[in-house]
Formats: sequence, C-alpha cells, structure tokens
Amino acid sequence: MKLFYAAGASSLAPHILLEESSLTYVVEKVNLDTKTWNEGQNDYKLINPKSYVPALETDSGKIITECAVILEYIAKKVTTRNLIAEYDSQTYWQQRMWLNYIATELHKNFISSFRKGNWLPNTVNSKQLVYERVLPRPEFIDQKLDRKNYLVNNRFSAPDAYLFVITNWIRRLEYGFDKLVNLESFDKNMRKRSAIGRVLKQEGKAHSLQDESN
Ligand SMILES: N[C@@H](CCC(=O)N[C@@H](CS)C(=O)NCC(=O)O)C(=O)O
Repeated sequence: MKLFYAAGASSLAPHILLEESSLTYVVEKVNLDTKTWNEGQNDYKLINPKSYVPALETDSGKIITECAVILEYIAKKVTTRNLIAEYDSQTYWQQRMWLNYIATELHKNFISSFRKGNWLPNTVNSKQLVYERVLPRPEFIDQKLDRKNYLVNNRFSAPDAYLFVITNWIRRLEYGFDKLVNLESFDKNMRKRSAIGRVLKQEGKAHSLQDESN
C-alpha cells in the first residue's frame, strides 16, 4: 500500500494506523502548495482529483480517499489487532460514529474560512474564530473520555488515530487544554506509543502556520 501524506496533516491518522498494523506500506510526501509528489515531478491531482491528502493506493491499485474511509480500510485489513470491530457489532457502530464525528464535526471545523484550500487558521482572528467554532466538540469528547485512554472500550482502535490528529492540532494552534484535561492525557498517552513516535519522527516538521496578516 502507498499512503500519500503531508507532514502533520490529517494523513497522520492513516499513517499511524499503518505503523500500528503489521501491514507493508510506503509513504509518498505530497507538496500541497504545488499539488505535486515525487519531488515535484508528478501531478498529485492525477492521484486525487480533490487535491487533498490523505489518499491511499491499495495493493490492487485502487485509490481510496477521505480520511475516515481510509482508516476503516486499513483497520479491516488487519485481522490480528482489533483496530475496528466486526461489522454490525455494537462496538463497530460506536467506532463508525466516532470516525464520522471526527471527520465532520472536528476535522472540517478546524479549517479556516479565510485561507485558500483546506488549511488550518494562521492569523490571530481566524484562530480565535476556529476556536469558538470547534471548542464544544472537544469538550464533548473530553466528557466522554472520562479519564479513559481511548475512545471505545478503553483500547486503541481506528478512531483514536484520527482523534490524535485533532489533539495534535490543538497543540499546534496553541489553544491549550485548560478545559480539556482528559483530552490532554489522551494526547500524552498516545505520544507514548512507539508507533506514533516513529511516525512523528518520520513526518518531521509540519507545514508552517506563520501569520500572513503581519
Ligand atoms: N474530506 C477530506 C479532507 C482532507 C483535508 O482537508 N486535507 C487537508 C490536510 S488536513 C489538505 O490536504 N489540504 C490542502 C488543500 O486542500 O489544498 C478527508 O476527510 O480526507
């Protein structure tokens, strides 16, 4: 499998899940400014015409996009790790609800309406606006976590990898975890996982959020 990613973007979630699994995979870094990959030689829109990451090329050559769908695809490929439960079990639907909630209520709400493309906010004003729009959702998750380390049945599964993207963004945007103590300990706990340490090291520095309004 081949994962198309950008450092620190939502593609971090499938990258983590691949590293947690025993699956063989490679990663391809996408330049989201030029929409190219392979050191600027290949047109990324030929991989994903929606022009954002993540995209996954499967072993049979299919291209799958949309973060939550890619996570489910990877999780289902691994039979030994319980990364997603059996279809139609109560646990499966809980996991599906979290994946959808994170995709629609958190991931997209973090996007700044003042920046071109799907970018995180980068000005004082847009950061504040996004904070007000987003905060009720992390507060809801914080209550649900209630001192547990993981979202479902207190064991690591696909939605946790996605939630980590969000806590990583809360850090990156310097919002702080004042009202989000359970999410802060979730974030700390996830950082202790060796797979996550390896992925963060491999991806390196995330795209700059330098304030362009100055
Ligand atoms: N609906 C997509 C959204 C993906 C998305 O927003 N990707 C961002 C990074 S987190 C991106 O590639 N933005 C660059 C752009 O749109 O130019 C999904 O769930 O995968």
